Amino acid sequence: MKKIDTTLYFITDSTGFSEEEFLYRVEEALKGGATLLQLREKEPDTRRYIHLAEKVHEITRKYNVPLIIDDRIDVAMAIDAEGVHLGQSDMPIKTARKILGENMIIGATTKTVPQALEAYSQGADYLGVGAIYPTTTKVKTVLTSTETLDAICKAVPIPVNAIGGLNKGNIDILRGISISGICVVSAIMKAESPRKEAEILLSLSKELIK
Ligand code: TZP
Ligand code: MG
Repeated sequence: MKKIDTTLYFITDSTGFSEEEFLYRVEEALKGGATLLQLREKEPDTRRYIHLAEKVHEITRKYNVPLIIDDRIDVAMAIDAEGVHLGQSDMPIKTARKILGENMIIGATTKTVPQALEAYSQGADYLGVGAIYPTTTKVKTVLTSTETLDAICKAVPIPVNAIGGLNKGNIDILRGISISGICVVSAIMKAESPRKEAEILLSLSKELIK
């Protein structure tokens, strides 16, 4: 199994930010201690996606944090990202594994125990499970109960992260569930100080998963 620190998994959304402000916020989140970073852009323009991915990769390399690209394994390969994240309607995990080889990190979104078992058996390295709470981030999702999250954690040996509407005021609901970390978008992306918010969330997440 790969060693991936998913304690504070920060997922980006550049909507509403200039490129400069977006990259600044990404770097601030890393300074605050984000342990894993996903570039998640619902950007249909491939050239722009690659441009942004290259810029973000320059930053993540400085902090020694793996960069995961959402959906687009072509973009991940093009910029030598450390991994990809795939949802239930993206490329199947086993197909992605065949293309990407053993070393690349592959994450999967799963919302049920059967989906989790399937992703694990096909070679996923970690799972994102949610949405735990309703979210304001643009995504097609349904709510996942903490009972299902708990069952998924017990069903697979790989890291499982909770996602969806999580912030410093509500993550205590995850206490007692053997997640490996939390995924957040807006809590950090839209924070007044992404760095401070990441610091707080990292320390809360560490406390939660210890
Ligand atoms: N998958 C399930 S919820 C979600 C994704 C990508 C978005 C989470 O965003 P936020 O802002 O942390 O609620
Ligand atoms: Mg996807």
